[in-house]
Amino acid sequence: MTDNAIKLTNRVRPATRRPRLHKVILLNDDYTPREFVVTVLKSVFRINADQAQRIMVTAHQKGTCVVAVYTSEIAETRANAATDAGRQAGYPLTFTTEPDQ
Ligand code: TYC
Repeated sequence: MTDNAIKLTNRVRPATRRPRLHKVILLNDDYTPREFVVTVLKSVFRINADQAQRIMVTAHQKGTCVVAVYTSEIAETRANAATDAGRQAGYPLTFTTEPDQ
């Protein structure tokens, strides 16, 4: 391999590597009002009212629901922001993250 080939490899590889993706998961609880969950979903995850309602109902009925998949940093930032919004309003609303696959 020539020097040139080594440099090219070093430069190209990071750009083609896939980012690690994490799921944001909404957990059900018995206290947070449904409407509040929908409001947080819309504002933090920028999803429309229909989708937010569907995600909330799925978590309510099944216990959890995947909200979205992002790179790990964005997933954690949004899960924390959404959980904090619940805490500030006095609710136990919780969002977690986990690696996608
Ligand atoms: N279970 C809540 C209620 O009945 C509503 C709710 C839905 C809370 C989904 C959290 O992730 C959740 N008020």
